[in-house]
Amino acid sequence: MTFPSGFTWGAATSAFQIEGGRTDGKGQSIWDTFSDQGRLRNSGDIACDHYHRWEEDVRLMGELGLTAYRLSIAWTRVLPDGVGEVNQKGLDFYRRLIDGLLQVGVKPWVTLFHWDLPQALEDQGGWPERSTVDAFRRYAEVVASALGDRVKNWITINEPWVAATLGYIEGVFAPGRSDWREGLAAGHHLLLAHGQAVPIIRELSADANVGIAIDCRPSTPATQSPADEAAWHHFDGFRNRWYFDPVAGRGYPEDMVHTYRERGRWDDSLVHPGDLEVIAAPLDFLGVNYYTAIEVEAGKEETERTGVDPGPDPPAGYTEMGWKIVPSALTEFLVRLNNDYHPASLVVTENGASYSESPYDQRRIDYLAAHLDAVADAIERGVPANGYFVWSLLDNLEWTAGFSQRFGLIHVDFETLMRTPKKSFDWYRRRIAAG
Ligand code: IFM
Repeated sequence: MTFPSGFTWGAATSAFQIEGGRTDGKGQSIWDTFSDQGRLRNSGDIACDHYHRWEEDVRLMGELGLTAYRLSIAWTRVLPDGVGEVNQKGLDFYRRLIDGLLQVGVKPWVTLFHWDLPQALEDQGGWPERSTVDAFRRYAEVVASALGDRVKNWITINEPWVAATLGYIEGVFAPGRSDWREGLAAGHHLLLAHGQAVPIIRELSADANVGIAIDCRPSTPATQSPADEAAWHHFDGFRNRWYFDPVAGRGYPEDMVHTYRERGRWDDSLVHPGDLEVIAAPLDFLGVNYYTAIEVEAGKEETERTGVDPGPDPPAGYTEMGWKIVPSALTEFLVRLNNDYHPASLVVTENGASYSESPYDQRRIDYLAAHLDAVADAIERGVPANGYFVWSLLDNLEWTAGFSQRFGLIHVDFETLMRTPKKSFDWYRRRIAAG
């Protein structure tokens, strides 16, 4: 399959997962705090040391022939306490990195928020507080005015479901809080922050291509029993519709608002007049992060632990995250997004597999090839999908799982920090060249 000309061939990373470099005025983020508290399998202090080794990483991206690289900005590098003084050294780092990318012909796609909220803002209530939206607006202004001349592709927020649900409802990700009302407030404010940032970026970055990256979990009922069907419908609302619907201008799904209200989780004063219009800001693309699909059974309408346990020897058909490999679900989900929401364009802003073998990572190649075919199938069915980002450029710090999960096209030895391209790197290079 040949992809349309102009198709974006990318790879993605995020600041906390690769940079390290707690220096040059960088402030503390909630993930630094989680790391300091020993809640990650490995410390995030150094990660891939990209902060000091970015030139080597940029050179490798040039060799790979990427047309785009998706990175995130660490809010605390730019505004150490989230709101106050700008840290010029932090902005300079990103300016150098972006200029380096442009020099090797790789377009930067910049994500403003990939979960590393300034700890100072969390201390004032974090995402459940509406004031965090004001802080994000200022941060978006600072970054877009500093980098908007050279960055033309922007993602406001990465995976709002994860930040709100795992961070504030399930308490397994930073900041580790467990309260449904706080989680739904966090989710609303993340979306509001997204909506408020869109016009700011457009104003400060001429001809910008602006979107959001929403994580999805396609699902089907485990059986056709009414109980499984009902559980599946709830799961789809909880996991997918809750975020895609408002961004696309449909507001929050009524069935879910009703249930959340009944369960005492929903505060009707949360959504102010005009919020839903802001959240529905027209976008140039809808980004979707896809890894796996699940079956939902009665009683498990708000859980996604239906894969196998994570570990180094997954059965065939699963990755080391324990996630089932279902490329066809990506096709179907892209078709669904297109039918339901009619986005101007769709971009797969993350897709990839965790396998530890290196450098001969044939299973990763098989996974990526099957998912690219799935994107091609969607295009054949009329979906305006025009970009794909492999997660991830290099092995990195997989949040609480630390270095135990390796998603990279490039192997990183976390003792020496040496980078070694894997077989998948060569495969992707050839795939990109073939178009
Ligand atoms: O590593 C994460 C990334 O930060 C967000 N999306 C999923 C990836 C794999 O778990």
